[in-house]
Amino acid sequence: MHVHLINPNTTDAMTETIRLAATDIAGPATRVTASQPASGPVSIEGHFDEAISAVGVVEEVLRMDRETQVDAYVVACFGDPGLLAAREATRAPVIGIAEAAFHMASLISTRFSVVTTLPRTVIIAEHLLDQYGFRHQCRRVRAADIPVLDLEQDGDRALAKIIEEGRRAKQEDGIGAIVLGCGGMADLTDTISREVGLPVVEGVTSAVKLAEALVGLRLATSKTGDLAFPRPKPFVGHYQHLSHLTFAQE
Ligand code: 2AL
Repeated sequence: MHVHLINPNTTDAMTETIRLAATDIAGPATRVTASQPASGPVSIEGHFDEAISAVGVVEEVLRMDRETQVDAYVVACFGDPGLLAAREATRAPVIGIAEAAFHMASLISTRFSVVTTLPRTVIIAEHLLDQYGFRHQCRRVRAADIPVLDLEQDGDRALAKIIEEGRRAKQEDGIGAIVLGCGGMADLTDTISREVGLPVVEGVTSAVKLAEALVGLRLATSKTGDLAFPRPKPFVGHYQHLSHLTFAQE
């Protein structure tokens, strides 16, 4: 089984962090690969970054489906940018790390809190909780107040701030579990769980396990309804190359 991770931001080091964490958790029959868009923001910290990176996510799905056989994709940014568009573009299951983490957390706790990066990304996670129907199970979305790239460049300080916020969540929120709110935290799960004393659910690793489950169940993205392949049509200007597309898994 081939699971391909797409890091929607363009930072090599974070793609590698995500790939290693996914490889570590994957079953012996799973081959894990990872890539990132050729163009786009180095980190995703708001609506603007998300809008640009969503195009990169879809382009990575199109490219990978043309080049090789992929059994499932993981969109490895906590805003799940481009998730539904990516599902339209392929038959393979596509799993976002926020939705994966919310599902897993809801299976092991009745209430959880999310610890994400910058305060401005809190609203993005809150919108996703509403969209996916997990608002009731999530007590609070908290920010550790760290820029995304600090996870790569100032890792010890970033880890300390996440642990501090996780301890606050445990004391104040009445929760059973913590969800980590950034793909760049994929390697921190065990340390944070040990330091905070709660189960910690992380999206990249959760998504890999859900991908393995869906492929094992021989379930693929439904091509009936809104997730059908996009209708071929002309695109103009910068996106001319997307005109009259045919899809590899069609
Ligand atoms: C993210 C993430 O997972 N990757 C990234 O660049 N930004 N999300 C976040 N809430 O910080």
